[in-house]
Amino acid sequence: MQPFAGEALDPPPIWLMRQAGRYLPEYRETRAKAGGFLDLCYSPALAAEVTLQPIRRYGFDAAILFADILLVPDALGQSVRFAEGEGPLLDPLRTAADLTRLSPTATRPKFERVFETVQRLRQDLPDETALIGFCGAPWTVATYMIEGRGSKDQAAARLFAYRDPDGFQKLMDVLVEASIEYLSGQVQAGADALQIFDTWAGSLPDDQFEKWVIHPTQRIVEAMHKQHPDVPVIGFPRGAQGSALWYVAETKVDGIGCDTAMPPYMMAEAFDGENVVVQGNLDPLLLVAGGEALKTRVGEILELMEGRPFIFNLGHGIVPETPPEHVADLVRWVRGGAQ
Ligand code: 1CP
Repeated sequence: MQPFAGEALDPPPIWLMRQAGRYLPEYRETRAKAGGFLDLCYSPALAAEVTLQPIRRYGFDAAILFADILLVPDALGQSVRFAEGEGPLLDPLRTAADLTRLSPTATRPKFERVFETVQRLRQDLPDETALIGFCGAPWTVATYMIEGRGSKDQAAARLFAYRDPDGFQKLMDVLVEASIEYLSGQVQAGADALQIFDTWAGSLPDDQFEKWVIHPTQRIVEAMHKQHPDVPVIGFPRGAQGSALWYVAETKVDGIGCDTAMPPYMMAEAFDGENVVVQGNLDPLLLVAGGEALKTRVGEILELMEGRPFIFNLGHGIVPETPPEHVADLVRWVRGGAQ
């Protein structure tokens, strides 16, 4: 995949986290047709359609498979519900004994639906548009499995890991294996690159970060590099701050997604010599605000990253309040320079 060949591209490629979603009227229309959010994820025709919508509108350089990080626990048998306006709900895993509720051998039928979406997309996308597959990192997925929902501080998962590290390791092992099967199937179906979302990496102190963020990610990246040496893997350890460099060196990811808190001068310099493509990190709220403030910041990021292998992206996902025309402005400014 071109941005990973080690050279700077001018202009840099651009795609946005959560580029498909509720800010687009055509997404809301398809979502209403699908019924529930999971029905949308498991319908190859509709999931492919919503993946393509932002490509048609904006011509991004990459499409990101429409799915969710919580399809893995769902496929493992911990059924996931999305209640309207509430976010995800799962029956929480309280102790290691609850791990018997998971069926690591039963994932295939649900994963196959996603692989079919990938196959359709590879056929429908223009050749020059890369297709990115993804999964949640084991740590972040575990926080939802243990908490039973999204949470501010991931306390239930952090306490589980402190109180029963062996039991927590067993859960990590199940998630590492399932993620490898899931990502590998996406590549076989046609994904050109992969991203591992570790949204809650920042809630762990360094010893726990090493055990639950670095080690499981390292195992997944190693398996992908062995099975699919030409497919780059991007890591997104959100909130890792100074540990992002350590994460890159240990996990051997090919790309590093930087969150909004990473100063662009660090994005420009910290990873030099690491053989990694930097991706990031515009504040999604600046995309809501739009106008001169957006244009100025885009110019600053482009200037600092000039001459380096770089993918323009947000520091986190697009929010539903984003005016679609601001996204069009962003793409125009990135492609034409922000002058
Ligand atoms: O009502 C709706 O339509 C649901 C909103 C929504 C969407 C559009 C959810 C529920 N998931 C998605 C799609 C999605 N999720 C994608 C593919 C689309 C794209 O990027 O264009 C991806 C890559 C994700 C990944 C994801 N899901 C993450 C990691 C990235 C991140 O944003 O931090 C996480 C943490 C989730 C969990 C999740 N799924 C949905 C919600 C509302 C949440 C967050 C729950 C919480 O607040 O903790």
